[in-house]
Amino acid sequence: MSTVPPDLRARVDELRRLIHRYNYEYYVLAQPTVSDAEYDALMLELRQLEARYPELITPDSPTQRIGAPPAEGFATVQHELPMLSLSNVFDEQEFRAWAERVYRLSGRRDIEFVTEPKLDGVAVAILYRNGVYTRGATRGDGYTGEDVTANIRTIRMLPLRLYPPDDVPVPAVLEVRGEVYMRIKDFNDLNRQRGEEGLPLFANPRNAAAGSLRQLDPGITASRPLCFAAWDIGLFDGLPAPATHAGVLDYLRRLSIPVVPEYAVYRTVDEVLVEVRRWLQTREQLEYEADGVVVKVNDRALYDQLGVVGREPRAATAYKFPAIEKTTLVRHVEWSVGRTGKLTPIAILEPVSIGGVMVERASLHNEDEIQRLGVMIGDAVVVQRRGDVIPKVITAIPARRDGDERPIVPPDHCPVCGAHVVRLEGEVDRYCVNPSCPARLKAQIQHFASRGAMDIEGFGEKLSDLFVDLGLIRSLPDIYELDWEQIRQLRGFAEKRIENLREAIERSKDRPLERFIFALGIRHVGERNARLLAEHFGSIDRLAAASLEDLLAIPGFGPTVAQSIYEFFHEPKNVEMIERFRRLGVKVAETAPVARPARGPLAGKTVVLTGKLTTLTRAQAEEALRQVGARVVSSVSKNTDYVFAGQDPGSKYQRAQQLGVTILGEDDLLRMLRESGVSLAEAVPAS
Ligand code: I6G
Repeated sequence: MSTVPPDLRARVDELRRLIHRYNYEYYVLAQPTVSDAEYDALMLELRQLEARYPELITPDSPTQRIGAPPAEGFATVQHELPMLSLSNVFDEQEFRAWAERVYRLSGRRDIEFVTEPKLDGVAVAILYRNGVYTRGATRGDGYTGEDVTANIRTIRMLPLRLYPPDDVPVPAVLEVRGEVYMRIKDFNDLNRQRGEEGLPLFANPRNAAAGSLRQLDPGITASRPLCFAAWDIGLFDGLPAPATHAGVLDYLRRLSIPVVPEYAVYRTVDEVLVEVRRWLQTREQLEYEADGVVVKVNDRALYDQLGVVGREPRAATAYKFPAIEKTTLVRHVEWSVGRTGKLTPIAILEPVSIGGVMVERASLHNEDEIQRLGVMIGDAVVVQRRGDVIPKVITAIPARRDGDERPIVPPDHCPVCGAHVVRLEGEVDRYCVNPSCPARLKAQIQHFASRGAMDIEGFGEKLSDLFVDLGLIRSLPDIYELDWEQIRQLRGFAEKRIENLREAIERSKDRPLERFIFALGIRHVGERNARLLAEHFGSIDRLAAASLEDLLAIPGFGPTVAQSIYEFFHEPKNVEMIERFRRLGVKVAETAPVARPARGPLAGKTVVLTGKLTTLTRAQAEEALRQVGARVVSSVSKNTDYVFAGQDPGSKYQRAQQLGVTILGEDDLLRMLRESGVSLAEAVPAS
């Protein structure tokens, strides 16, 4: 065993401190004080010392950012303190109403607010134990996230060890919450590079950040230009935390942790609104994408006292920006074929930068929308982009026509396979009639493999297109019977990639039933309906054997949904397909009963909301009800247990009266939620 000379140990410490400082200056402040060559020389010296004395290597050394081996999948992390979300307001009136509620519930008007830009990225929680970075996790559903420790370690602006100034104490456990995001310029550079390499492009900086963070190989994450900005603390054990939110951000900054830019404290609602308007005016010049301004109560004791509704703290809200709009020209229109065979018109545009992101395609939705807009090929149009939503054409500008414009003619034949296209009576969309249309199959595979469905890592658009074009996949179950020998002969399929793909496909066989049902791509069965079907039937066999009446008995299922599911399971090709999935080892039944909260007055109840609620928004009420095991449905039937009526209830109230369904008020709702264990703060009027 080698003993390290004390002076070398001290030199290693010094090198790490220096590298930490230069990193902060370079990545956070963008004000480097040393040249790249000087920085590289320090890194080299540290690497050499660590190579000579491996016992000096610690996980927080700057040499250890990259190098963790690829993972099999992400472990899950339970957040000790839930990672909540933010409520939204969309205009000044809604913001004033939010602030009024804060004033009313607190009984105070001397309240300070903190504003910050709402960075559009991925929310994460980063844990430091005794000043050393130990874990990074995504927000996930707020209670359980994914362990992305090795990936977050690669973000260079994040210190792996804290070097606090003497007067800044650090708690034994410090959890920093914030956003992993990508600057617009870095996003555009990354996409340019991917385009040159023939790789699919990311739709926006948020997707690029999320896709980069969710890489099983941290080496790939390390090659992506990710940034981090803290917006809060979570766990803070062993020391009193700062008393104000601005104090928290100042504190983190003093630890060299990057925090949200330009946070500011204001004393009145009017002052906050001036700041929001300023952000609105400058948002297009920002170097990062922001989808709003976050406003928080500064006093942390009051913040906590105001409590939580559903999953949203009352003392914070996000003032969302409206979508950005730009004018450009429609060059032509493509019809894309989706997994159900539906044709969607896509306007191919003269490229235009919207909020820094190049937009070249925008959805026109369907023929009725084309009619409504009156848009023609060659027209100037206004295009709108909001965060991660696909850009859309919102108006045509006929005044700018010069006579060369041409009408958009919907195709009679599928642009991909040439089969006939039909528009059914009463439907707005056209469909390709060929069930084996390659475009349909490609879209079905992408859906099947997507994250919310079977989540097959690495099986994206490019791969499904390639495998269909090569005839390796002719129907969905072929995914589980790929000819790996043939794939091995293809360019770009090294042994490691094949191994990863095979493992990802194998892992997907064991997804929960609701994901499998969703993955099948049945019309009108999105994630919510798939979950209801899995809970109700527990196995594909029971679902496939369900009559129309059985399906209609599921709260919220109407005739269109029920008919679509019934037809799907009575199509012999689908029956055969499911049989093949089963033979290939895909899980088609729940092995354990689906967990449902068993206790509380709302568990298992079917409820309807009507009228305006005064203490929570409709979305908050629905979320809270779901949390306690209630089913929220949109129409009243004899199967409804309770109708909760707010102010000015609509026709659902009368229907409940006619059917003799129990009608309760908002106070009852709050009381029952409390009795079910939802933490509604004292500030909410008790019944
Ligand atoms: O300050 C914040 C910025 C962004 C947030 C936040 C956020 O989510 C994307 N979420 C929460 C729950 C809080 N502050 C408290």
